[in-house]
Amino acid sequence: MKTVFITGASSGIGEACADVFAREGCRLILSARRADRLKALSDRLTRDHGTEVYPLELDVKDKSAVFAAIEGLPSAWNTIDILVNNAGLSQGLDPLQKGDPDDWDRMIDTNIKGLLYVTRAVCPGMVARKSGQIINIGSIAGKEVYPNGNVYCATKHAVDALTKGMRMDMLPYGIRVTAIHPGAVETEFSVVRFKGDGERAKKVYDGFEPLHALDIAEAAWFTASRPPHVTINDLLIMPTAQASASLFNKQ
Ligand code: NDP
Ligand code: 8X3
Repeated sequence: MKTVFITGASSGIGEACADVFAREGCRLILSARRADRLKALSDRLTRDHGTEVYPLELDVKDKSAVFAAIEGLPSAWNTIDILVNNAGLSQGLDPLQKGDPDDWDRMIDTNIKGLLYVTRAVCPGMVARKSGQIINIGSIAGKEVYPNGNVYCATKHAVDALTKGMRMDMLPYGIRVTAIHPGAVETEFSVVRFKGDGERAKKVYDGFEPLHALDIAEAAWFTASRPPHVTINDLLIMPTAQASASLFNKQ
């Protein structure tokens, strides 16, 4: 039975990954900042699938907390087979000359540095065992840039570059490194980007069918369920009504 560590499991794509990996019989370490959500999700997965869950309240921006939490995992939980680096966010949608540097810090600290801290803490075990998989959730914003996306796009380009670098560094140890890059997925992402403005967030998805979090979770499971000699390096998954980062077929 695989042990899967999912960051950002309290909502959206991370929560959907928890659902799918639980359905497939994995045991889960679920982390995020909102402990109440993790508790509710853990209880539901245990009830519905009999899943063993270790909820872990964690802010991936907090370097010392990340290393302490992962080094402090009980022995029954410290052999991690699959790491899903999903925690991430966007803050604001402004031209660079009007951007808020505190928003930039939050995005860089979460999407790049948080992913690095968690990976650095988890991957030595995979290296020692010569097995494991790291699934990084990138974005279409890591493949293209769009107006006003400046710093968010830069963080996701960094995730793309780090994924390629990890794959090279971990090649001798047989560790599979995968990136999944979604286009627009309707989650809490836009509510967070617009700092609680639900009306503005809803408009992002008006007039077309966006991806559902489950679509990405099913893709993550597909990569994890390939035979050991197969690695899915890179998946770019778009809504049918989205042709590029900024081109939509809205009705
Ligand atoms: P949600 O806002 O629904 O979920 C984001 C998750 O990340 C939450 O569980 C949140 O938990 C967690 N998170 C955010 N900051 C931190 C932090 N500092 N420490 C720990 N956890 C954190 O958005 P999505 O599900 O859409 O986003 C998941 C990933 O998918 C992100 O990396 C995002 O960039 C990426 N993505 C999203 C797309 C979309 O259109 N929705 C498209 C492409 C990529 P909590 O607040 O409880 O800490
Ligand atoms: C989230 C999708 O297009 O808002 O990564 O950047 S987008």
